[in-house]
Amino acid sequence: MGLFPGLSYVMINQLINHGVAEEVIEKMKADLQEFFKLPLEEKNAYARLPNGMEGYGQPYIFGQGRKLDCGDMFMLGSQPASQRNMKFWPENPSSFRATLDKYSLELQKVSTCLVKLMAKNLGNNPKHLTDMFENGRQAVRMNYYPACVNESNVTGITPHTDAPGLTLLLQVNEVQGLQIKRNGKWIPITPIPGAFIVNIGDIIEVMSNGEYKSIEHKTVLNPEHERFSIAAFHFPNVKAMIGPLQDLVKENGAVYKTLNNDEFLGLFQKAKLDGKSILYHMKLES
Ligand SMILES: O=C(O)CCC(=O)C(=O)O
Repeated sequence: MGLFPGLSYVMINQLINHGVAEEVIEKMKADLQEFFKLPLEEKNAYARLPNGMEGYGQPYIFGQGRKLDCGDMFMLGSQPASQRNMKFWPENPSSFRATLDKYSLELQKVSTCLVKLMAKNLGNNPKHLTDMFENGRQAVRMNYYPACVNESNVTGITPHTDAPGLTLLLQVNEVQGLQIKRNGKWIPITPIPGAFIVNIGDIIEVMSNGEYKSIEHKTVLNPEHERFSIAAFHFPNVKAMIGPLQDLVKENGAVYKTLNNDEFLGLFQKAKLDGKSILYHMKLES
């Protein structure tokens, strides 16, 4: 089991015994909630730029008959540390930068361990997959959702899959809101204190040639309580080709195209947060 001998899953895709110290998680939860509670002018000092991904802002608006996503989000490139854009990293609360630094590093280790286990499970030489996630990129999105009694026109986050390899999601204040789609039905995920929800992303579905499926999920607003979450997205390094692993296409051929990092990024930016839209564009005709 590598780094984390006790690594284990409980219920639906919730990871416990992951090796991340409780105080690291608790400090991250506290600093994040303190940040979201700052006055708007202060948060806006870190506002997302038009067409930018990083910074503080509101969800992308969809409209056209769809419910509007409602809440605040704060996205930061967190690993590798050398590529951080510190102008988006808040200085209030004063411990925020050090807290996220520690948290992001710990989660990177968990993700690396999971990728290795998944590679073994695919019957693949683990190195083929883990090399691509070596010095991989990590971005963290912190989400705030208000309480809302009437969801007829608004929702939390619209149904989508995550683009990256793996997402490690922390339900910060243990308020229910996340739902995953399984066998065509939406299933609410009850938060387990200290557990990470592991969401397989589109890139792992592509690299595994469809053996692992990315998971469609959404959030709904809780009628009584505000809710916070932190999603840590783990991408391969910039040199990795995003395509099915060679060992996995020998028998039945490739299900997905192979793109380089820039091509994938272009597709990611173009694809709306909409169901499995990235995979739809990457699928090869059969
Ligand atoms: O808030 C959640 O539980 C899910 C967040 C999410 O899906 C995202 O940030 O992409």
